[in-house]
Amino acid sequence: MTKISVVRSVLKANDAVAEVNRKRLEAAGILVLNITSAPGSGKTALLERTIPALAPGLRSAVVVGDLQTTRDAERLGGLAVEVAQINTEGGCHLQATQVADALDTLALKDLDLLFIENVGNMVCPASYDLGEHLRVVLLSVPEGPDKVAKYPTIFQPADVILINKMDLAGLLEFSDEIVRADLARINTRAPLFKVSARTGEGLEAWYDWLRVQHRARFGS
Ligand SMILES: Nc1nc2c(ncn2[C@@H]2O[C@H](COP(=O)(O)OP(=O)(O)OP(=O)(O)O)[C@@H](O)[C@H]2O)c(=O)[nH]1
Ligand SMILES: [Mg+2]
Repeated sequence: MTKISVVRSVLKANDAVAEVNRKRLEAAGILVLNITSAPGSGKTALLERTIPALAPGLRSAVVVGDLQTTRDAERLGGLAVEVAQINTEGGCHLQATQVADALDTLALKDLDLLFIENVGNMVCPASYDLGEHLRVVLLSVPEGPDKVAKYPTIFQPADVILINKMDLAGLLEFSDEIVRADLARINTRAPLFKVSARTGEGLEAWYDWLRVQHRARFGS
């Protein structure tokens, strides 16, 4: 019983900071997306394509969470307006206070979009609101089509779902039928885009979705 109440109060404290982050970013006209997936699904690869494709109309920054290294931040450094790296020192998810600290280092007035690349993990990030407007969840072809049913907590709150590495679908005999059937049970709200961050296949629909989301909140 004590343990449960401790967990609840940690989440409550996190949610309060997340709300402050959201208000701050909203006041600056910045749309915030929290990107989650298993390690290696292609979060950074997707951003490497997306950020230049949306510029200069939409100017992006990235907050990237990693257990140890700065490698993703280095990959994105030349592409985004700004990149802030958070090392979680072993933590399996970002939390709102870490994002708040990262926001202090960014020139918010120069931005339209903030992508938060969460730590690669299919479980922990689900419970932690970071102050985002929208949650993006990636599933990649090599992981197999059963992941929605096995990790529902990450897919349930998703506002958009991308199946990445579609260039490998033939080789791995991947079909999205199981993914769609499992999503029909837990999340019928989120659009599903089939993409390849390697070849660029399917990414125009994702870019259009991002433009529409930004316009819907902040106008043109
Ligand atoms: N074939 C193929 N490979 C891809 C695609 N997207 C990413 N990759 C490769 O998959 C590997 C992992 O991609 P990352 O972008 O680092 O994945 P990530 O989700 O950011 O990984 P973590 O930050 O460690 O969780 C890299 O070798 C990428 O080149 C894709 O669409 N097709
Ligand atoms: Mg990455």
